[in-house]
Amino acid sequence: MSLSQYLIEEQLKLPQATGDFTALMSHLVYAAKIVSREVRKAGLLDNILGSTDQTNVQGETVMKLDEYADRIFTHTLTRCGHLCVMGSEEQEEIVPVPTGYKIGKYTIAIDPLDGSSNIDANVSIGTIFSVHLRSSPQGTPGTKEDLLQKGAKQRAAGYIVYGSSTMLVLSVGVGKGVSGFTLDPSCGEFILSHPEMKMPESGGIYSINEGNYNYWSDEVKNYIRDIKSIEGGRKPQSARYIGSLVADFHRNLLKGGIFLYPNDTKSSKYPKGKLRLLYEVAPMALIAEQAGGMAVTVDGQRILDLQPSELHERTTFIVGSKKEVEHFLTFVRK
Ligand code: P6P
Repeated sequence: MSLSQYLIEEQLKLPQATGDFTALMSHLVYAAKIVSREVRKAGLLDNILGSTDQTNVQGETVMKLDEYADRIFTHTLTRCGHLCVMGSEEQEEIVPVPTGYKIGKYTIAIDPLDGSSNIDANVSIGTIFSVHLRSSPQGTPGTKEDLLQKGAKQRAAGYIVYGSSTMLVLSVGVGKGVSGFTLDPSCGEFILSHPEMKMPESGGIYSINEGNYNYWSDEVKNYIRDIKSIEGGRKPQSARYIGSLVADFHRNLLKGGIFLYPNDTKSSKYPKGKLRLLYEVAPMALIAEQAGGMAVTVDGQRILDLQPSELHERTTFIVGSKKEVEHFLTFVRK
């Protein structure tokens, strides 16, 4: 089954469906194919590798492929007639629908190319997206409030991982589960390769940047020490950390495990955590929960219950197999 057929079958299950969501997703998939094509040849074209002399809203050096991906997704989606407003990691302010184009009923928040510091090293990178129904009146220009909605209300969420193959992992909402589609370059279609994805209930992998050890809270330190323990003949968990959220998350989704990005308690670098709630953490949290996993903050709040207040706000992120996250929570929930 192709992704197009899957989306149409999902649409047919909803008597009230108008086809707008299917059309929106089709435009997203088109843009993803274009970005995938450019990522695949990044090493060959010197005009898109390396860094520009600019920094993005995060203060990070913008890699040319970042800019390219942002342009492709922004141009395609704001003109497709099914969005009222868009948010992008690469753009400080909300991105409106250009004058003269139809205003739709959905919003999308996107990280066009996450993990971009790895592009030159040929490490897997990805796109992460989150779709909501607008909350403001139909037909009017979308607002920031249309984007600032709780993750539990997402109409869809997913990511594209540009790895050994290009895969799109998607949940079309709460209760809809997770499906994985692999891009077949020979026909340019995403094919259903991983139906009904389930995160193993436990897993032997933990992913955290141990270089930040001295910034962690005592609770996080105690947890990491515990899962590395060999006392009483225990088997320590394996450390796997790519430094690209999509890649680390995708591996744990398939194999089981836990990913942690806690906050810095002893530095001003990331006092609230590094990852972005709207277009990195909330969509990944929906995927995790819909695949049977869990996603919480470092103090045990459910990610999907968080009310965003700013477009680029950061949060701590603990996500993975249900038993692994529950074990983490015994260290932070007293
Ligand atoms: P650190 C990539 O820059 C990113 O935003 C995520 O993809 C990744 O999980 C995280 O930052 C890595 O951060 O501080 O470990 O390099």
